Amino acid sequence: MPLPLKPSRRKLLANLLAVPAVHATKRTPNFILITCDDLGYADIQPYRREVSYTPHLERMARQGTRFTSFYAAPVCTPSRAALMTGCYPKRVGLAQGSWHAVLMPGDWFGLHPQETTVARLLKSKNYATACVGKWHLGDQPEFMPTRHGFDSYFGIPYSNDMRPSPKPAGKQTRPHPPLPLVRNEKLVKEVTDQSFLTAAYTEEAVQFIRAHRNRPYFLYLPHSMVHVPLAVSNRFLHKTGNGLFADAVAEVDWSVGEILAAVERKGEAENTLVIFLSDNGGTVRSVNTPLRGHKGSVWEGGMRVPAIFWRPGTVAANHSSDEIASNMDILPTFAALAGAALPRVKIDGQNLEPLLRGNGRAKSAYSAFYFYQGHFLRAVRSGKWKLHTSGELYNLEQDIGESHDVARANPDVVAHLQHLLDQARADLGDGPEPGPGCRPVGKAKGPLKFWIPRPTSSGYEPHAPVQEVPGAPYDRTESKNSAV
Ligand SMILES: [Ca+2]
Repeated sequence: MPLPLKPSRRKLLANLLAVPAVHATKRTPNFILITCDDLGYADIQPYRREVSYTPHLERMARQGTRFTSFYAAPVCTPSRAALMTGCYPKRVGLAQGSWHAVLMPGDWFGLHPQETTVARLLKSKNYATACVGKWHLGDQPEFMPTRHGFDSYFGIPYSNDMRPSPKPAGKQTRPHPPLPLVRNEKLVKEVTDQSFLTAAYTEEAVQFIRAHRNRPYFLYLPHSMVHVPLAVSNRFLHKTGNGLFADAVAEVDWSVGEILAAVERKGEAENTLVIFLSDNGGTVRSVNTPLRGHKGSVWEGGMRVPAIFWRPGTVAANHSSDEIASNMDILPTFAALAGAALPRVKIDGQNLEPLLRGNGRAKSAYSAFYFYQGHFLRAVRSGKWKLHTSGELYNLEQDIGESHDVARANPDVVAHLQHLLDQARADLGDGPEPGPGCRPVGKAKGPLKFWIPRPTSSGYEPHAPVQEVPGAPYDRTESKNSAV
């Protein structure tokens, strides 16, 4: 039985016990990065008042900062490449997959093993790292999250609508094969019914948060929803009365609430930066108002996404910033907050810290933000002006919907932005040929692996190697939303 302590000793012991707590508050912050797939600009309440079924995102925005000029890429793979590397997708070779607008199952392209992801950068500062959800930066072994700085992975490595191979021309559509649910580098379940996914990702994420007390951590939670085919758990089916898309949005919102609650239960709210983003603009199912266009396009509706940052006491509360920001900013911002060195190679993002403090005088570091669609340069934004390579000029401050071309009335602005476009062409290129500032895409050494083989009329057959097809299968139509 321990002896009772004298009061002086008790005080000394209390002081000693207090030391780790003091250190804990000075510890570098935890990072939680949540993305929703194909969520449109105005699909959640912080961006459209009438939405009634996203209370947790509304709370997050009320207690944090929302960005209204925050850009991603037009589709999944390039967007995630930018998010993980802090670079324009074209710079890291992932403007598109080897033969499609995004990486497809069994693609031999992926994020180059030598690129520094957010996770790898944070590993240099002893962070625990986990990826839970949709990866989509390569499904071959050398490209998986566990090879790119994540201690663990749980999720479906590509989009939830993907079959391993394109539909053979002229042949009848076959049912999709199951989706692979992967833990680390092993297949743990063949998924045909996706209704459990959002809840399963959330449970995994909450367990990770609970388990990490003594080390700072980075949790990356890229939801598979609300990309089609939509699926929700029974709790959320018909919950909103606004259809399955709204139900799926509501379940992702619930997930955000669970994450925030898990952080708060641990008393770590003030030391945890939580970020919520979409990976590209919404499809025709979404509400992108007041923006023009949808996913896949370089209109604002294709690339401007909701973005909410939350860290009570550090990130400005109930604040809105219209400064230009992008998902490329995550890596340099985390690097600054964690005291980690930036990669030695060029990156394109900016440190968002000054904007997150809510100082009205803080300005975006982007003198130019470029809109690439696959390999092709399509537009540039500088301040309030956006010039498309077609020659159309829009004043986004007065005309966020890009409906009044004002190029003829502003020749000097057009000339300046043309010059900026030329700078991007000289650096990153404009077409399938990479510019001098581009780094190589990762190419699987093979043989190529399919998580789930592709179906044929006689059952499953082994894959055939996919040939690299140069060029970009893009056009500028606004509603091209297939299989990306
Ligand atoms: Ca997407």
